[in-house]
Amino acid sequence: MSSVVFKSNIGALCARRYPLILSQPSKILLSAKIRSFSRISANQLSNNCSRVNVNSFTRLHSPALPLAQKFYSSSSAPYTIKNIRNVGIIAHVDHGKTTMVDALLKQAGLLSNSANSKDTLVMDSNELEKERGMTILSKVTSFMYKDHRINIVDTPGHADFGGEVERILSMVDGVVLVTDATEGPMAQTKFVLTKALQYNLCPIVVLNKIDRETSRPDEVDSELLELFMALDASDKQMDYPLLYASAKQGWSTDSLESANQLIKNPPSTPHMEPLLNKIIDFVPHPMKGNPDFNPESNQFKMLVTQIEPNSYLGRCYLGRIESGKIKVGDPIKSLTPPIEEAVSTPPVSEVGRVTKIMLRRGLEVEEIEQAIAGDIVLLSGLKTASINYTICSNDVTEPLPFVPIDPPTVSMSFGVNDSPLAGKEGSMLTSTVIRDRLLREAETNIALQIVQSGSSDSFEVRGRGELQLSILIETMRREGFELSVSPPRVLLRKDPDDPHGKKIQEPIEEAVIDVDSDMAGVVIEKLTKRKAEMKKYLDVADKARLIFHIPTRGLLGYQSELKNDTRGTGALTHSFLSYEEYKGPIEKARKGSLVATGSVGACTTYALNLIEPRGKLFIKPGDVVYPGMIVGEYNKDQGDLEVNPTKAKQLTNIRTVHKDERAQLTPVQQWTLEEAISYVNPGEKIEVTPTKIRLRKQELDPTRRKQLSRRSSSDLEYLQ
Ligand SMILES: Nc1nc2c(ncn2[C@@H]2O[C@H](COP(=O)(O)OP(=O)(O)OP(=O)(O)O)[C@@H](O)[C@H]2O)c(=O)[nH]1
Ligand SMILES: [Mg+2]
Repeated sequence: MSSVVFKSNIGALCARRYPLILSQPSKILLSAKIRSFSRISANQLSNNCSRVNVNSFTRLHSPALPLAQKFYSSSSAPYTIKNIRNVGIIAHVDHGKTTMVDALLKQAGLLSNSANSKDTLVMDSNELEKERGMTILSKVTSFMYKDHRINIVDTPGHADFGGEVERILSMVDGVVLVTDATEGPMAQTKFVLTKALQYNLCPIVVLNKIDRETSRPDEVDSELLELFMALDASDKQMDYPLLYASAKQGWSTDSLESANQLIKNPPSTPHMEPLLNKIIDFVPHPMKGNPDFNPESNQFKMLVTQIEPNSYLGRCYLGRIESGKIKVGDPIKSLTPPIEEAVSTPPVSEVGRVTKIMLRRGLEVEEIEQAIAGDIVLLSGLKTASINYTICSNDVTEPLPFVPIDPPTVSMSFGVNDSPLAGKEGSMLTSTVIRDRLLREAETNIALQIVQSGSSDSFEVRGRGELQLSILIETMRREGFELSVSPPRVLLRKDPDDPHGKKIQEPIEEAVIDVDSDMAGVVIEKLTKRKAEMKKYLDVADKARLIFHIPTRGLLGYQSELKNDTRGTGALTHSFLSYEEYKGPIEKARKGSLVATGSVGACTTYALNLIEPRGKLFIKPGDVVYPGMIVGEYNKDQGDLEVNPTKAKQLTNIRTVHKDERAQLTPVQQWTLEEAISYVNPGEKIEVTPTKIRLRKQELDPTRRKQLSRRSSSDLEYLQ
């Protein structure tokens, strides 16, 4: 009889009160709150938990769940490669991937199904993800269903985090392509599907949000079929299973007829079995998905896909085991990724021993003693390995190959805050701490590249888009950093097929804009000026859907313009398509700036009243400003206007202060980081501190600024 280590000090009571899931041989990780252990026999557990062969358990989140509902796990099943399914959930932004994972975890009994449960979007676990209701990082979890371990990867849908989707595709043997049954396939649906097809994965398609009144499943089904054809899917890939779901209501089904029934009478308990059964039947197990896979090999190999820092264990490495098996205590080493020129012996970066092997199960981390090829696990024991490194047994000499992801398209420079107000709000100020932080980020975020720029005080950060970079800036300011960041610039490249190296190429994106039909004209006009080519005009769910191919340069700063032009109703999504020939300069439509002169100090109501007729103010009375800071937008197109917002009224013997105090100024809007990034022009910067976002001229001194403005800046400076 095996015994169980509880993480609770109430031992057997736990077994009765808490629903338990028993699974592979494992121990539970200590949770922070629970300090003492007690041992009870497996028998005691078995008495409470039918259908369960007790080796270990994971505590569930809701003690109120009925036990019977949970036991999809039956650890009598041998732990073999054939019982593993590795599946990625991919889709366009907001089509319901994370909600789908919630529904699957509820079905597996790892999340509460009660209506007032706060367990929603549980995979969006970091602070910014929770705030924005958006997935930023791919995350893996697992659950047991019908004797199978299903490792599921939730991915982000926003184009800027496309690298996150690419990096997990090598880990899975199948994908669930979720598509909103109203919106249909969108720009990022195309991107993720293209990548999945390139990896020879056969998707299961789920039309989600079928419960919405506006859903149009038949049309979306045909649109998807067209998309598969346009992307040259193989016959096998075209023959995809189609399911209908309401992830929010927790059900899925494989017929439209029964979907219509379920819409009328949503089930009160999770009903995700149709999708789970399809995953088990349709997604190949790791060996079938890859004929070269050798689970019997004695050589353990795992490609590091993600790094999770852990304050007790150091770095934990997430990846799929490509061959062999591993147990705690085994000697391991890491090999650096293969490089193009063949080298006789790949450099061994580190040797060590496995200290822990872990699995994510629902929201818990579970320790296991050993793992086999095909499984996705977390390992600790090495300190310096990084993403794309191979962790392997000592006799392995060849690192595993990895598929390079698309290169970054946008760059921003991150520098030390050198404004007169520097150091007043943040604690992380120097170029050394900024550099270390950026290098740390690039190690775990493979879609980012850090390049030392000309000045020792700034670094060029290259990524997939404005949002990706703004998330990094936001994270850093919350950690106490002060930064000055330049406007985003698009990275151009030399045409690799041009033998003379003269032709310049730039990234082109597919932009999809949904607007009310009466506003389509203004959108088309603005985007045409930004060198966009309109490809399609469709009527979709009472709106016009405009599809453009546009240089990434043309999209910079467009989000805020679209918001103004459509009074906030227009929605833009975009996704990288390809590199094409440089389309020539694009004029920025924005007006000039109102730039502060005078001295550092608080601005006065009197001065702002004088300035307001000249443009739109970004500051209010009492805000501290400095010379060179941008305090508003000039209402003329001809360059900038210098103004003195700290000017005080000359007091005379006649008291006029009352009139000054009564002066009415238009309330100003606070900048969000994304708005500021979208707004700034070349020659300007954003000063970011933990509490403030200020816009400023790059050169604060007015004379030097004038000299610099005569030198025109060109996109071609950003040629790679
Ligand atoms: N009506 C309805 N709403 C849904 C359904 N599934 C998801 N939603 C809602 O759609 C929104 C987006 O859901 P998410 O699960 O965050 O979408 P996502 O694809 O993970 O989004 P990203 O990770 O940001 O790409 C949320 O408000 C969900 O409540 C559904 O089946 N029906
Ligand atoms: Mg999500």
